[in-house]
Amino acid sequence: MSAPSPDTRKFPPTPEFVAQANLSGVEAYKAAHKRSLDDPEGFWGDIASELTWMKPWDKVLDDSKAPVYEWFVGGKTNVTVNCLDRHVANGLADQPAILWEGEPADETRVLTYGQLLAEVERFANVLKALGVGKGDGVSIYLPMIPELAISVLACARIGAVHSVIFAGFSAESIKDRVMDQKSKLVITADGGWRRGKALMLKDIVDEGVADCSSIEKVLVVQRHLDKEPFPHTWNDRDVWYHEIAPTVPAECAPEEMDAEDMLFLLYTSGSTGKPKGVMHTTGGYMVYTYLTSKLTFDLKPGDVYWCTADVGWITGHSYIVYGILQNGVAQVMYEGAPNSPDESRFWQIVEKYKVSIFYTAPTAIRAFMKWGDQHVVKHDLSSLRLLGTVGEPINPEAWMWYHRLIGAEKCPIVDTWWQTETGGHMLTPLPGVTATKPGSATTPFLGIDAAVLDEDGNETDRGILAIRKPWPAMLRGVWGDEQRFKDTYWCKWGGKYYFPGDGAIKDEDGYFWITGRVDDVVNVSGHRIGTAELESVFVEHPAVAESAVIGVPHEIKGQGLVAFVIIRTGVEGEEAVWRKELTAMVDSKIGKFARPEKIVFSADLPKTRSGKIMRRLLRDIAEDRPLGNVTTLADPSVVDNLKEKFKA
Ligand code: 6R9
Repeated sequence: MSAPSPDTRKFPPTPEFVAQANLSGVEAYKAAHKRSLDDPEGFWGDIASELTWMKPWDKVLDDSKAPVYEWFVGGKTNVTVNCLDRHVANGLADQPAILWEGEPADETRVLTYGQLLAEVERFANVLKALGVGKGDGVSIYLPMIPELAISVLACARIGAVHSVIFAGFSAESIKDRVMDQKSKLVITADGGWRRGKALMLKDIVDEGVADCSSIEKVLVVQRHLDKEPFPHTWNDRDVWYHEIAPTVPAECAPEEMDAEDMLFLLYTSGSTGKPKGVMHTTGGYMVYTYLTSKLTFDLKPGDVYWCTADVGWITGHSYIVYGILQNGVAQVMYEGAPNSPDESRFWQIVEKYKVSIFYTAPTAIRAFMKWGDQHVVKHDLSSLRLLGTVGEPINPEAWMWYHRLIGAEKCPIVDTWWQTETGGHMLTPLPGVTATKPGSATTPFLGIDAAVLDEDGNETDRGILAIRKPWPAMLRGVWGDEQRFKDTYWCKWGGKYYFPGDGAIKDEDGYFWITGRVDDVVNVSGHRIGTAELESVFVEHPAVAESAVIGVPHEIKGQGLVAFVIIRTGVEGEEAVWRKELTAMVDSKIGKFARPEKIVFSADLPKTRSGKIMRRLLRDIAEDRPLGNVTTLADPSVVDNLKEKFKA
């Protein structure tokens, strides 16, 4: 028996949508899904054949080194050829690839596929001139300007391994990532804009790489923040992009990459320790992001696609850069915030560029709901034909608002569940197939065999999400830590399933409903933050003895962070001062986006007799719920004190 749906409303695609979709009808999906599981090598081989390879693969899937699965073994390609050269050769050279909208509304740029290829080739030659070659690590710390996509593709062009660091991360986070990867080069800009404020990116990079001996050069793109004396320092290793670019050749042949050569690292938070470098390789990631983009977003010539994520996250890697460009459509890239200069900015952009496919996060939708419908209804959104969400579970109210107000009750909504580690969509409606239910990521993508299991690996209707079979874009490892890769993702059910760390319900129709993380990872506005990461920041403060961080429901962000902090005995001070200092430490060690909503100081934490912090009780306190079983507590009075402290 399976669980009843949390929300029973169903929204089938309109007949008009079905009639034109890249994949139409439940029967077609069922047949394709069955084939993809019964004969993965045949299925994925066919899809890969739609793309350009320098040498075909010898074998589609090699599972002999599981859990490191290899795809398209022996195949040679370069993903940029499929993103760019292929389209230029097919007559799309003058079609727009990137419609860039700066945060200052008068600043825009259009790059056609031909121009984008030329920019990528030149950028690639600059990297070569600076001594970067195949296999070298390059860290990228840029705002959402075209050069972010260009530099990512330039790395891929020459086979350098990019690691994009979201430009909201702190200097210390840059340092951790650069040191872990031993990057040779950092690419940054003189600055960026966020809600009218200049972000001093180059200064942050200078601080971050000050002690990184692997860094040979810092390549700086000029974003013209030159109204004040800027950048503040200029070092011997710094190179202006606009000065070196004219000195290098225009053409750069694509490096021949093995299907299993590394394409990129992307760092993400886990439940323990420092962020881990998730490894993605070339061939499988290329094929999977190509197909998921094509089917989930129903991409066609003439579409104008817009994903509001930052390229600094996996969503931007797969569904701004690689997957979307492989499909040859035009896309909007926007530098700024949704509420700058005002709360209608997104809808003004949709109207201006006649966006047809719009992909955003539930946290943004909830913010728009709160800001009010007046910002939406004054714009013509009739160009939209498909909507998507990603990053966290979407609550049915937000789904319905999106459906009614943005989608005019006609656009299918694809609620895509996936992860940095999965590389691409895993559970998602297909817009010409799936009758959607508000809040459900619905059914597995082609090639994906998903299940809900209990702790022992038995199928159940409410438990933990598991993925049974390998898929092409799956991570190949955790950089420099094979054991962590195995422990984190493959140990839970004895190596038989991939463990993503999410809870799920499977309903009577076989639809999946993600219930949130089952580990100590909190999802704040779609950003993954490990509670252990924050705790280790707090204990670096000289006054702090111990801390416990939990996630609590948050109206806009989905989840917010609450920190419980114990001050060392005998240390005197003021809570207000500590609070300020701890917040500043979070800013400088992780980034402002990881700031807790609340820091509660207390004399003790609820612990079991064996000394384990009972986080479940902390969550009950923070959410003002009746407390569960407290008999295992070493000192039950701790809880009453905490309750008072929390309310204060
Ligand atoms: C793509 C991305 C992954 C975690 C994932 C899950 C949550 C993402 C979701 C969703 C419910 C969705 N998540 N999409 N939860 N419904 N449609 O967000 O990657 O940053 O690695 O986060 O986000 O908890 O495990 P990443």
